Amino acid sequence: MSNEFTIERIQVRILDIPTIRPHKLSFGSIQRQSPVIVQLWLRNGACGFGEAATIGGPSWNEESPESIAHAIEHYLAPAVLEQKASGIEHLLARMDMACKGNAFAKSALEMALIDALARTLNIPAWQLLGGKLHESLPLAWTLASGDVERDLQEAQLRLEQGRHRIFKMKIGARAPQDDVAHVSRIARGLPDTATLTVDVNQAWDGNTARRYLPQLIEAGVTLIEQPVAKWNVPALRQLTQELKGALIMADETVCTPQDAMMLAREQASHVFSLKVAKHGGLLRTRKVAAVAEAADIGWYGGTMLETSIGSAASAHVFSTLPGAHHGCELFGPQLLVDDIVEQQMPIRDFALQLPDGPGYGLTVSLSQLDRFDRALAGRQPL
Ligand code: MUC
Ligand code: MG
Repeated sequence: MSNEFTIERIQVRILDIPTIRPHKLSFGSIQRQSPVIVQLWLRNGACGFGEAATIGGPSWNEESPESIAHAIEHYLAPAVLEQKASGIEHLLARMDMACKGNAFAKSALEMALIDALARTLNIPAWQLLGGKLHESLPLAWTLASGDVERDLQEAQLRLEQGRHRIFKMKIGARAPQDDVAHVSRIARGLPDTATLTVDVNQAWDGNTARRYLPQLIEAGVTLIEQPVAKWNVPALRQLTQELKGALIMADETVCTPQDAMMLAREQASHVFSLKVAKHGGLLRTRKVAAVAEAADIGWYGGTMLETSIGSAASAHVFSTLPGAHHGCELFGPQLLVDDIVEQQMPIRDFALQLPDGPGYGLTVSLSQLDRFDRALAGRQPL
């Protein structure tokens, strides 16, 4: 093979981009996102971009922007430099040899690799990933301002604009009865055409979930994401088997294909939230999705609130997935005050229009990368 596919250079930077409003989750409130952006050059001159975003530093799981940048710079980049970009599985194996875990870091690098490779071949990434099955996916918006009036105004505007009619509420920070009251007030204020889901982000123990989830279902919630701790598969299983009128979705519990197999065997969730970062890349997202398909488990296109780079890469892999789906929530770019690409993916008819064009179909703005670059601005971590 010619050496045009040789990986020649890798650059990593941490950006800090404020959010349009505070975003409140069970584990805290965020006012900015700090995505790690990877830029990778091949010997042929092609350049690809990748991204991994966390929420609230290392609050969502163990990885933080700083740990991701460190793992890439010191362990993952040396494992792939001077190798051929065309052997993606081989490169993933090399990354695994050099570094255990660190799925977010691996996903950012693999994302940049696939972009550079697809650009070299002048094809969209979805073509490298198996081919497109969906042209668009229903797009959820998260109501997480913490304020009923503001949440309802946001929902109303997005319904009028034809952008979103699936609304996800982040709960678990307050007393459960206060969460139930908050969700019920929002549910009463939404039209029948809207769908309401909740994400508890692991905040409840099994007894709290068994007591309060029926009240949320009574209020109109139809999809319940990660109500209990990541490890609490027995409670997840019981809720999946006994709750009537809503589906249980695993998020933090389902990262690796082995997690997916375990949940499938235990019949411990109806839906998997798929996220490129936690699965360790686009190819590994497909592996988790394959387990879902084989086990008659639905999928949902999840987000870590990435910019348009990570969101478009996720959209490319989601566009290739068979099986029953529940839409996606790739709304990260809309939650940020500004983006780092020339043009965002369009949203029409309450759905994200899935991207096309070479690589992820994006034109990244180098001046915007500089504008938000933490090192250039001399900013400190959170
Ligand atoms: C999560 O746990 O799903 C996704 C949307 C949002 O608001 O937070 C995230 C993380
Ligand atoms: Mg979640």
